[in-house]
Amino acid sequence: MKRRLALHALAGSAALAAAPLVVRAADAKPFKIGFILPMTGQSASTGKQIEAAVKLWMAQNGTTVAGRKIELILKDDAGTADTTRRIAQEMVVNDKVDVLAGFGLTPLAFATAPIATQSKTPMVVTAAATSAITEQSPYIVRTSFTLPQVSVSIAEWAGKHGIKSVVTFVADYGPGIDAEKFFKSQFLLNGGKVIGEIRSPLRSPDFAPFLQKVADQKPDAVFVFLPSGQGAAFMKQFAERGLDKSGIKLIATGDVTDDDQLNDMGDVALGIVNSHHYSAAHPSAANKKFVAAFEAANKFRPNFMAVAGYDGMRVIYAALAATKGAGGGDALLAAMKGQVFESPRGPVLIDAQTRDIVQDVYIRKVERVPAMGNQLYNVEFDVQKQVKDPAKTK
Ligand code: VNL
Repeated sequence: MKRRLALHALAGSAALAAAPLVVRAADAKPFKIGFILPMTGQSASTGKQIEAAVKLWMAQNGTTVAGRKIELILKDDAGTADTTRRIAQEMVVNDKVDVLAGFGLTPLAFATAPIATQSKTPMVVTAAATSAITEQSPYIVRTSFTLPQVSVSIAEWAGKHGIKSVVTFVADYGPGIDAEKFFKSQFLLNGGKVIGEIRSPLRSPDFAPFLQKVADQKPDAVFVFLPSGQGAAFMKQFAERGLDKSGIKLIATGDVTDDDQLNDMGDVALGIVNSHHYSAAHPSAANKKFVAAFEAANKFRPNFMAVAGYDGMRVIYAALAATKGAGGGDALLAAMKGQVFESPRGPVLIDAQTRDIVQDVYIRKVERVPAMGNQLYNVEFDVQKQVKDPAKTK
């Protein structure tokens, strides 16, 4: 008891941050990680993927870090910003979580940022991917990606591979607008022309009227960004409209050829060239191990959301270990900045200045892979190394 009081007395002092004590498990409070995810609604697959990855991380790495018992609190916001904000508030005030994490869509991350700032709680974004998210609070760290990061690579590829005219087709909100803008500027640099820019509403995935516009404009290619979970519906309507036989090439970010849905899309997806930071077919030993363990535990394939959730847990565990179990918002944040590790996606860095992730971006093509059960995969064939978010380096 005496020892516990002493620890509490020290916890607020600067001395502890400088030379943290090792906390004994029997004495320590649990370390609470509050995940807020869309487990229901339009983006439920994102919640399902991240939850599965978080649980895999804990099964593989244990539930005690530097003497602190890890307590996972996971709540469903159904993809609605008001709900995310309310849950975040409750987690901070009532549960007294040490870290907030998750955030399946950009508006949900924006809604929570002020709470992270006010309460000095590190907020690990494991999904949402609009560039500006990390600028909404100095307590935000991101393990997913940004749309500018992945859109530039496919624009460059298109410009160098005979595609002269493009219509862009994006979901009408933050990440879509990022994708549209950064695709366009890079494609222009590579000598191409954007002859149409289409934005389709996030909440009503009826793509037919927009696909008709693409057909009418007859570009060499259509560049598509839609959030994870909408790719299969898009591909179905793409084929129903006969666009797969129109001679208009489909290029995309890997959100569209998402591993969660790709195999169910069927042959219409074959040959789509796209860019992204993760493929379940990434041929590293670390990824093969990750995919095998994930599939054994879940009976479905991990996608890029799962990997960002898994890496988010790694970043949190490593930060807690670096504070020797002491935790504390500012100390955890400091320990998250600058982390370097090998993710299942490849080597990554949490940039200490921007708190955003620096990672390799791959150009991939959808293929049927005989060596992997004859299923559809994004097969990587080119890579751009250590890509920073281009929206932040200019
Ligand atoms: C976002 C970006 C969401 C990319 C996504 O899937 C995605 C976002 C739900 O920032 O809202 O694939």
